[in-house]
Amino acid sequence: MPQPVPTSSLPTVLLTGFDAFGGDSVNPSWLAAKALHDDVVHGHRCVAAQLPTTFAGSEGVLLKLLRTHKPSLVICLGLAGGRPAFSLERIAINVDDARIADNAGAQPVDAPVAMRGPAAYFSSLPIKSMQQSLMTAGIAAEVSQTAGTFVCNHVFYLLMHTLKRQRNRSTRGGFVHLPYLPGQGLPCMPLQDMVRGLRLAVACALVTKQDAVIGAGALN
Ligand code: PCA
Repeated sequence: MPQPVPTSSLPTVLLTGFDAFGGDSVNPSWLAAKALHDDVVHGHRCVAAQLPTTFAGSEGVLLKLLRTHKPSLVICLGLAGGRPAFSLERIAINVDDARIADNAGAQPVDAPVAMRGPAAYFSSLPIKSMQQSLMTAGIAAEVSQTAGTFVCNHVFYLLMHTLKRQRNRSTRGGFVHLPYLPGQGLPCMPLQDMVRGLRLAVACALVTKQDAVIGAGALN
């Protein structure tokens, strides 16, 4: 009888979510990531971890997670209250410009994320294919051209900056914003759909080597 492969030996997918911020008591990004912890998708084990919603603290936690798990895929998640759909972020920019203070009270204005970094990085996730996969499953999804200039963009930029400088450039990564949960604000999406959508997004990213060439208009 073939023995089952222990999941600890599988390549990993790192999923991060943030703690609550800005007066909210929950953050759907963490609840969705956590729900997939230890799940196996296309032969990869999902590892979920929480990042603090702080400019200063998020970097160290993210870098340690990348070193520890050496993931083949990284999807960082955050809440974008007011957006109606999975926001598949296209671009991370080298700017911290906070409208509110982070959870440590820091509120940088017009500061670079990385002093000598380039102006921006593109996501290396197949965002158009992911959008198509989610929409086919009846889950609202859109490609977003801005992850803002708060802690989510900061983490997205640091992720891409770090992956770019790794000797092994095979790790793909990017950022996805989620809407409010029901009861948290409007528009909202049930957690169940977020979890189902995240699983589909992971599966799509793992099997899609070349993103689909689909004009934005065709999907919206
Ligand atoms: N959303 C914030 C930071 C943490 C989160 O979940 C943002 O969009 O920057």
